[in-house]
Amino acid sequence: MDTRIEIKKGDITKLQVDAIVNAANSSLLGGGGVDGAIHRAGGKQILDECIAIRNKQGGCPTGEAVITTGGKLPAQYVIHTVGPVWNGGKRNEAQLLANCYTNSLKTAVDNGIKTIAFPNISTGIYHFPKLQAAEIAVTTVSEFLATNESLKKVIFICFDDENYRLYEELLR
Ligand code: AR6
Repeated sequence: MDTRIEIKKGDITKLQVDAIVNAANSSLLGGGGVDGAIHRAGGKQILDECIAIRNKQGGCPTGEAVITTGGKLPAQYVIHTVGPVWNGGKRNEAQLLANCYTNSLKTAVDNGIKTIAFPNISTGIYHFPKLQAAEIAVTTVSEFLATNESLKKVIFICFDDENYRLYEELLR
């Protein structure tokens, strides 16, 4: 396992990293879950930047990522990615979730980001099965890091106990 990968339990909005990743929706206008928490803690500047991106490119497709500053957050940037809604697994959900991790990391590298934290994308309101999502997250990030030297730390921050246990087992 890549020694740059860490797992933590808690609230992503409290982390002092270069970038935190948001599990957004394609409107980029905010919502519940981690998205709601990030916009509440980061303040209006994040929403204003999301609206500007939306006006330019019309939202964010599933699996893609966009970047804003972190507003009032301790993190300097927020990378907003849109996870797939779980629909039974035959609608390309696995590939789309992998794309979220890869495209977020590419966006990070393009912006000189060295430390980044991911929430457990799609495993809340979007109902992606947690074990499969964790396997995809760990595999995809590990593969990316294998060909990248600029990233120094990738944190998987788990809000619920079940996800934390799954990541602990996978990374053991
Ligand atoms: N810090 C870290 N993780 C969190 C936090 C937090 N403060 N709050 C929740 N989580 P979800 P999704 C975890 O539902 O499934 C929104 O309305 C949570 O326990 O936030 O990708 C968006 O606007 C779960 O493990 O995102 C979209 O419409 C993980 O974050 C939709 O929800 C993701 O849960 C996206 O659904």
